[in-house]
Order: sequence, then structure tokens, then C-alpha cells
Amino acid sequence: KERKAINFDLLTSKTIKSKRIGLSKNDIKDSFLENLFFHIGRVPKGATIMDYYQALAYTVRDRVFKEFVTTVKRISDEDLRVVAYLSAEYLPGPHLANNLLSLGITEQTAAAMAELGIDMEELILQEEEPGLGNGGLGRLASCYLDSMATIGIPSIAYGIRYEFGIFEQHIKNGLQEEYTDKWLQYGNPWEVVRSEIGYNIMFGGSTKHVTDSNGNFTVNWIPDSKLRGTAYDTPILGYKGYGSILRLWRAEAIDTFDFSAYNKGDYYKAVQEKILSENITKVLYPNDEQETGKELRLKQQYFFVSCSLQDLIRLHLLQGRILDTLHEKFAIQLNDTHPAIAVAELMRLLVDDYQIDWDKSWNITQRCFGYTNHTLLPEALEKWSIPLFRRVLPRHLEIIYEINHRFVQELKYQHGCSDEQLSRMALIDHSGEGSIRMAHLATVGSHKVNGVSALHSELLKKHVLYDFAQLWPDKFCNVTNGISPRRFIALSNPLLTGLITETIGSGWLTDLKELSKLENMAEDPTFQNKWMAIKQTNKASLSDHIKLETGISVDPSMMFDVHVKRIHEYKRQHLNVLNILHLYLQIKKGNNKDMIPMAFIFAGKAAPGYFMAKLIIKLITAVGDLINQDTEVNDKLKVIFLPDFSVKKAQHIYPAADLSEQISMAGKEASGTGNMKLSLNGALTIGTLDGANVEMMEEIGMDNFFLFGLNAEEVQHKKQGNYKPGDHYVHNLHLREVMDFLISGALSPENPKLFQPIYEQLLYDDPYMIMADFESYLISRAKVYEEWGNQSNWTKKSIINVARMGKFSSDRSIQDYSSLIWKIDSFQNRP
Ligand code: T68
Repeated sequence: KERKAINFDLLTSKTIKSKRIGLSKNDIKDSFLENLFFHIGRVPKGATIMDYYQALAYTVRDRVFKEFVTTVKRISDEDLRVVAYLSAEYLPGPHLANNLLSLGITEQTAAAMAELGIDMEELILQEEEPGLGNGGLGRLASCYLDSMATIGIPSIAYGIRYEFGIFEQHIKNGLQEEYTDKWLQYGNPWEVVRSEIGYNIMFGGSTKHVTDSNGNFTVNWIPDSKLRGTAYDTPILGYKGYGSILRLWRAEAIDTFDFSAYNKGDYYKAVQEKILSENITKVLYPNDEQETGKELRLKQQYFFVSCSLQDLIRLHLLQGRILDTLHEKFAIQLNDTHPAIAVAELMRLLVDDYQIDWDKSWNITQRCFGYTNHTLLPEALEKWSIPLFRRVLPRHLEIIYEINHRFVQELKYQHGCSDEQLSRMALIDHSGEGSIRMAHLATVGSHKVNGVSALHSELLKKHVLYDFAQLWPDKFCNVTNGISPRRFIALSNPLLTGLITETIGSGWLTDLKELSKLENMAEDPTFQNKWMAIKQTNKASLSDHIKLETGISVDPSMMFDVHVKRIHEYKRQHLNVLNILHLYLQIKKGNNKDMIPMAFIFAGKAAPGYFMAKLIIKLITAVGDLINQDTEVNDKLKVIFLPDFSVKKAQHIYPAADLSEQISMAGKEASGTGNMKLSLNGALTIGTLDGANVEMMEEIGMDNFFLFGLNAEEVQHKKQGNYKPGDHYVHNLHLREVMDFLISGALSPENPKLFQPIYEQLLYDDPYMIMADFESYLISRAKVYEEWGNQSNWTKKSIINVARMGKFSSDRSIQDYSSLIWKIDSFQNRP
């Protein structure tokens, strides 16, 4: 009754509006001062820049919450179907500038701050971004959240509130060193802790199967530890759109203090449980594309999945519904297999906790889940050892055995599968100590499975999930990745955004296909000049940043050749380096007459335990040290490694790129999204037919894309044949020269054998076909130089690249998910 008395319309009434959520310059200024005094407790004289940032963040957050609450009310009133996005990783990037943009108040806020003598840009720079992910997968989740909120797909995103996100990368003596990330050290003004929204999570122990006097069978799980997950909410605002929420779980002890131990004088034991519990959400595992099989990682996955599913059930029941209809109200998307344990957990909740029979529960479960696969790399496919799994989640092991048993029966008796097929498809791999194949669990437990680019989805059906695709062809589909044009042009590249908007209007920011209107301008000299001038300004700005970070001067008139992404052998940063060494050797030989001055810019983190990736960083910096100081070459070549790649840094780099390196071995990169970000900012791509490059080239056209290398089929074919990388060494003089140089000691006089492991791997094994693709790479690069020679032509291609990127908006991806998988209508399409 009392709740009903709260009039929701108050939110939009005049009094509240002007006081707390008004969007005029004066309203913002008033709110800012109010927050500074009453929330932060400062007077301007004593306030630090961080205080100002926080006061502004609270000011903006109020306005974001207004939109969020309005959206939630609509979802509830209209009883809409909601997407629950489950992801172990998110990389939202800094919130402040994005929220200003979404609210459409960037200008008046800057003016309000200016009236107070504060530079808003400086405040924006204060924000530490939440580094709650490793790379592409985490950033994709954040782009999707942005798009769902922009289009108006009712959504809630669940994840883990890591206290320490991805490590900070420092470069010392050319080597990567890892430091803990401290994104929470000054507090986090964007989140609200919901102490009352928390769930108990159990681990370990054993199960008891009981039949009561009525013959009802139940299973009790008697855990040996319990902890609590508490919700931390960050409101997410779409561009001039709707609200969503990022709900991250933090692990806490149920009893923060063990009094019985304390009373016995064991002070340390008294706090031990608290420490152990909180460990679960302490730190993000920094491995991308590498399965580690660590117990704590399994606990993290189960912890956040169980909290999220319990929360969904609470929300469902709160609306007065019964669990039989869970799948009608929620579409739960699994972002890779990291949350795949959700299949077993939902079964446990339905069968054990809510006593719904198995078949009905399984039906609900399958209809709830969709599974997105992000990798074909065998080393990245998650498997959990059975002894470990039994120790941590004994009840789930039983449930997975049961799912497996029924699945195998079905294969055998309904589909007549052979024993070989059965053992290939089973959820359990019986080799060694036995393990659970999480991709199989996710596939069996979902009604749809998708890859993230056309090529990847095909390869998924052809290789990793071949048998499943044969069995259930309709279950498989493709949703090509996309990126948020708000984050990756509007925020990152304000100058280009301005030019585009002044030319074709502002509709493109929510309908990226409208960029095609730029095509008419591609050959217009005045427009080309403006386009080039903007690129030049962006390059000068990156150049200043490089100087500040590394001490190295880069002339902005050089071609900026950009290779930024996680460091991985399959991404082949070392192929790029071999070419740089080739250029270096040519200059040294005096063959540099017409050489185009080039700055090679690298950035990206290596997994701390990945020896080869770290050695590749050392190689890049060693080549940089050699070249950048050599006056004979350094007006033609510069090599930069920008440390600590992040969303914030990326936003600085993409707008300044001329050439984008997307040179993974074909068949390895599921999609790539950096390729899209660079192209959308007017860089031309040199790349292989891998991941989404294939579709980008289709859109952009062969003439505007520098293609090279083996395709996925040729790679397969070569691998099955008798591939001898050494043959390329023998037959290609340029390759021989750079390979010899690699181990000549010139790059590492203090340790001449330093790069021997790279040399030997390439020469004798070359799993990523660098030797095979080297020549083709050089030929394609020659075309790059030729095209660069005609700047007007290059600029035309750059404009065409941008004009044809419409497909790669994450808004389109989300529309695809909505129609193919979730069957949800956006607010935009509703009356
Ligand atoms: C990436 N995967 C793909 N994984 O490599 C990339 N993995 O091609 C694709 O564009 C992107 O996903 C989005 O679909 C990753 O980024 C991880 O970060 C990761 C993290 C933990 C464990 C395994």
C-alpha cells in the first residue's frame, strides 16, 4: 500500500527535474555544486581535481538513473521479455564522457564547468576505467550493452566485480612487467551497492539422495562452505535512448567474523573465512584464449552464474509469475563457455530447489539459453577435470552426468549414432582423469548456438561442433560482431564525427548504414582536404601522447601503421616485425630512395605466463631501440610500443591510424573487432581472409583493402600436407636476411641468443604459417606504399572505407540477436 503511494510521476515533475535532473547549463552547475558540498563534503578551495571529477560523476549519474528508472518502469508495466547477458568479462571504458554523450549534455556541461573555472576535459581524464576483461570478448559485451540500451532491448547484464581487473602493463628494459590494477582505489561513483540483493552460494561437500515416506525423491546438497554474493549496479545509458544495468557480483563472507574461533584466542582463524570468501572476486584471470583449469576460476564462474540465475528467478517470481514460464520472460545469453555452468545450475535450481520435474526443467533450460562461441583455438576450449569439479560442485557433476546420460541415449536410440560419434559428442571426455567439455554442455543446453563472423560460424560447424551441427542444423547460426559507433567514433574521434555530421546529418550515429551517403563525397577535393586535415590533427595528438609516454618523437607526416590487440602468436605481431626488419636492412643497404616514412605503432598485453607472447613484446621493443636511435634510419622508420593498452588508450589510437594490421593466420581469429574500429576511423586494412576481415572486404571492396596470405582452406591443406617452413627460408632471400639478422645478436648484444626461440619455432615448426605468408605480405605492402604515394587516392579509399562500414555497428548485431535468437522486439519497434 505504502509503495503505491509513491507517485512515480514525481520523477518527471518540475521540482525534481529542475533540482536534480535538469539538463540546462545552470541546472548542471547547481547540481555539481550541491554534490561537491553535500556528497563529497568539500568547498571549492579545498577540493582536489578528483573531488571535482567525483562531483561531476554524481551529477551525471543522477540523470542516468532517471532514464534507467523510466526504462525499468516500462519493462515492468508492459511485462516485456528481457535479455539476461551472462559474461565473465566487461570492458566498458570510462563512463563519464559516454554518459554525457548519451544524455546529449556534453556542451552545456563543459560550459557549466568553464563558468566555475574547471576544464571538463581534465576531469574526464581522471577516470580510471573498469578493466574487467582481457580483450575483444569483454569489449564486445560492453558494445552490446550500449546497443541494447540504445535500441531499447530490455536487458540486464551480469558479471563479476573483480577488485583487481586486468593488470597494468609496464615496460621495463623492453620487457612486460605486471602491476595490480587499482580501479577502485578512489571509489567508484558510477556504481550503487545493493546490499539487500544478495544470494548464498555453496561450494564443495557432498550430496544426499533421499526418498520420503510418500515416495518423493529429492537430493540434498550438503556443502562444506557458503558465501554471499552482493549486487553492485552500474546504470548504462544508451545513446539518446533507454537504460540498462550492469549488475556485478562481489563475494563476501556470510559471517564476517568467526566468534567461536576468536573466543578461543585464534584471531587469525576468526577472519580467515572472510578472506577466503572474498578471494573469489579478487582478481581477473589474465589469460585470453588459454584455458587454465584453476579451481578459483571455476569458483568464480559458478559464483556469478548462480547469483545471476537466482536473481532472475527472484525477478520472475516478483512479477507474480510461475517458473514454468521463465523462458518466456528471459532470454539468457552465454558469452562463451565461461558462464556455461549455468545450464547445470538452472537445472539444479528448478529440480532440487523448486521441485519441478526433470523433463519440464530441461525444456525450460534449453529454451532460456543461447550460447555464443568466440574461439576455435583448441587450447581455449574450456574443460574441467572431473576430480576438481567433484570437489567444488558435487551436485552439478551429478546433474551433468544425468544430462550426458540422457543425451547419449538419445543419440544412440533416436539417431543411431555410432560409438565413435558418441564419444566425440559426449559432455564427458574419458581420457586421462576425465573432464567436462563445457562447449558441449553449452551446445546441448541451448536452443541456439552462434559464431561471431560468417567464416567463424562456418568453421564452427565444420570442425569444433561438427557432429552437433549435423544433428541439429537449425540450432546453428551466425551473428557477425559489431562495435559501438558512439564509443568508437563519436567519443574517440570528435573531429571526424563533426565533419560527418555536418555533411550527412546526425542519423548515422544510430543508423550506421547512413554512412554510405559519404560515398558521394569521396572524390570531392574540398571534402578530401578536410578529411586529411582531421587525420593529420589526430596523428599530431597521438604523436604528443607517444612522446609523453615513451619519450620517442614521431613525425605526424609519417604513415601510421597500427597493430594493437592482445599479443598472441596467432595474431602474428612477429610477422609485422619481420617486415620492419626487412625495411631496416634495405635502408642499411642504401635501397631507400623512394621509401615512405613509416611509424609502426604496437600496443597490447601478453598473458603473464605466455612466454612467446612476452618474447614478442621484447622483440618489438628491441627492434624499436635499434631503429629509433639510428640516425641513418630514424627519419624513415619509427617503432613504438605503447604500454598498457586499454579502452581509454585505444580511443586515442584508432583515430590516428592510416593502416590497420589484421594479419592473423586464416582460420584463427574468430572475428576481430579492432579491425572494425580502425576502419571506421578511416584506416585502410592490410589483412588476411580471417574472421570478420572477410565480410569487411566484401563490404569495402577488394580495391580498398590490402589482402594477402593463405586462406583458411589453404592453411588446412598445407598443415595436412608436408609443410616445411625452412623451404621458404631457402627460397626467399629477404626472409633469409631477416631471419639471420634475428639471431645475429644485433638486436640483443647483451644476450645474442635471446630471440632464438622465435627463430627456431619459425624455421622448424611455424604453427602460424608466418614463413608461408611472408612473401605475400611484402607484395601486399608494396601496394600499400604505391597507393600512399597518391594522397588524394588514399583519402578517397579512406572515405570509402568509412562509408561502407555500416554493417559493423553493434546495433545491427543486436538486431540480429534479437530476431534470430532472443525473439525480442525493441522499444523502437513497439507502438
Ligand atoms: C575474442 N576472444 C576473439 N577471448 O579472439 C575475437 N578467452 O576474434 C573476437 O572478435 C572477440 O572475442 C569477440 O567475439 C576473446 O577476447 C578472451 O578474451 C578470453 C578470455 C578468457 C578466456 C578465454
